Amino acid sequence: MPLLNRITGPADLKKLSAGELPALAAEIRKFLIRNVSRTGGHLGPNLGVVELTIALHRVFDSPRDALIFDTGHQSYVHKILTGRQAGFPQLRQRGGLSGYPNRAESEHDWVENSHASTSLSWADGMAKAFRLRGEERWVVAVIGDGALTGGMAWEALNNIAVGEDERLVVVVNDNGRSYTPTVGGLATQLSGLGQQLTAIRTDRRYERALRLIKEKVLAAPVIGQMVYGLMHGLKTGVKDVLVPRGMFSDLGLKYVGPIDGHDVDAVELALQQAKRYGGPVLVHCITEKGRGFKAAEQNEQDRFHAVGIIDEDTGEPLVCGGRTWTDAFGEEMARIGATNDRVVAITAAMLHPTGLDRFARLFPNRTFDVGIAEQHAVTAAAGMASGGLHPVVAVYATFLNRAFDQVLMDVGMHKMGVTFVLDRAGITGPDGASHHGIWDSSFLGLVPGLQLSAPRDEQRLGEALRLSVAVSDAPTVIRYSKESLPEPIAALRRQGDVDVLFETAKPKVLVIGYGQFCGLAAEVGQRLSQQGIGATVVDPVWALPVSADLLALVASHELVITVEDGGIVGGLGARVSQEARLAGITSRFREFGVPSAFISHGTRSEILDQLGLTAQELARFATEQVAADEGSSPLTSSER
Ligand SMILES: Cc1ncc(C[n+]2csc(CCOP(=O)(O)OP(=O)(O)O)c2C)c(N)n1
Repeated sequence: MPLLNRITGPADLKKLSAGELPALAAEIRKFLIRNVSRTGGHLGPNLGVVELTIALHRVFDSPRDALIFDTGHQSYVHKILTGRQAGFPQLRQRGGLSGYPNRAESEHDWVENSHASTSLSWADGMAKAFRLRGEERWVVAVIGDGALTGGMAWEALNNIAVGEDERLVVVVNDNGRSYTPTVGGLATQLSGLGQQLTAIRTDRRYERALRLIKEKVLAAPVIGQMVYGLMHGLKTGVKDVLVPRGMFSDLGLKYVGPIDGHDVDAVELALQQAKRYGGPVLVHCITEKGRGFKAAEQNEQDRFHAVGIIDEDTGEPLVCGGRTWTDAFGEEMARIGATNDRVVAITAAMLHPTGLDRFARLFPNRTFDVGIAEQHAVTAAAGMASGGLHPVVAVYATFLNRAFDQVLMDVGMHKMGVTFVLDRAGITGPDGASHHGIWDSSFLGLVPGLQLSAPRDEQRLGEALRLSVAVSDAPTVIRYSKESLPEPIAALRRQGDVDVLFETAKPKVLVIGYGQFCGLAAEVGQRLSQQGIGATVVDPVWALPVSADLLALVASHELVITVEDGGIVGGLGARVSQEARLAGITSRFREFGVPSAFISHGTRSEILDQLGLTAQELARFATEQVAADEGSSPLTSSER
């Protein structure tokens, strides 16, 4: 019987002998490859933490001890070991297992925030709480070298270092990569330590001595394991002589490592050692992203950080989507880069996912990967703008949340010409609540002078980007969806700044569409006209600031419907409604978009249906409103 079938929780794992663990690790890898290749998900990171997670669950007592996974994308092995194997065929699907830790799923999950670099602050807080309440519980945070480039992680380390009696273990899962290799001084330091581990490991005298010690000592009855533990301490001591403990010790943190993160035995011993110490300790494990799946190991771009549906043997993608907004942006950036050498690109550890890789290949000196450091990215962009460049900061919409203050104060208040390109704006789908890009329009609306466009097709994206890089005295923002590019949507005509997409005679209803939803807005107009209701459908082209031309259109319609792929609280529609009210316009408004809620995973279309963001629902609403006004119901049975 496979070992994995016997694991229904950490207690079963503890019953296995050390000799059985490599076989278990191999089974887990097979399980991961088989399942994740069918659902898509974070395959590479999980293949890298198999032994590490086994060791964590054998040394600590989850859920009494809290295991916190930074970002949480590498928590699949933890899920497998905590009784959730059966859920993997539905991973990231509606009602199925979340792709991140999830408190509703298991008592073993504590933190489900999948924005990086928060784990150490969570852990510091929890360890303080347990200490103050007199509870003897451990908190263990697992953080990647990528997440360790985020500022929050360093703010936390600064505090953890002086939390002498906190039962806190920080495990650095160092695979040398975020998506691409991790950048910066920290990465250089870590890789120095890692290389020394390799050097020590490959020193045959050291290996021989270690094997001898292991064989002899473990053979001794009863006390063998204990003595081996001590010897391991010695081994670490030897390494500490050879390896400068560097920056962590300089901070005042106890450092254990570097440890081979694929040697369960070694990781267990290091964790036990950390536990014995009693105060905060950092355990540095060297791992390999994508380990055990050749296609992942050989994938230079991201070691299969996140995959779609792939062939489980070859790793080849089995589902190919159409051309995306990301593709179109990447190509336009490269064209702009060739004619304007003041344009530079900034990414926060997401060069390929944001489409900046093409620009980076052509203009490596003008491309800056700052690590998972959105706040720094934004203020550094302000600095570059003030030095005469025009930075384009490409980031997923949800991650700009991190840098609101920097957008407001450093870019906005200083009137810096910086362009923000927000990919994955709107409902994204399988990554769940934290990954929908539904907050940006609301908070960006607070920044005085900021100009925002949600282009409706590729042509409009290109135009918006070219206009944006020419703005030198204000932040500009372009937001677009994760979806494939829609077919081009031609304007019937232009009214001032506004594109009219559809119109009938005697219009009562104005439908304002933004970005990905312009097509849907046009369909609403058609449905209304089929019901005999006059309608106009427009794309404001630039959503912020709200143009006088748009307000004039609002004033000439009785009912205004806005539809956006973003939050409706303080969103783009709400802004038009407010400006109209302030201008004394009395047209009635209804904003459609994403309500203020944390929306869990599912496909995008499932979520849009659930939110009523369909042409049918919008048309039904408008028809009912008009019918109520006229005191009769023109609804046909098919509309009901
Ligand atoms: C604030 C924030 N920015 C960007 C991301 C996107 N992201 C998810 S995982 C990841 C790389 C993480 O690297 P690391 O912590 O080393 O973990 P690994 O995947 O290598 O195991 C990035 C950039 C994020 N989750 N949060």
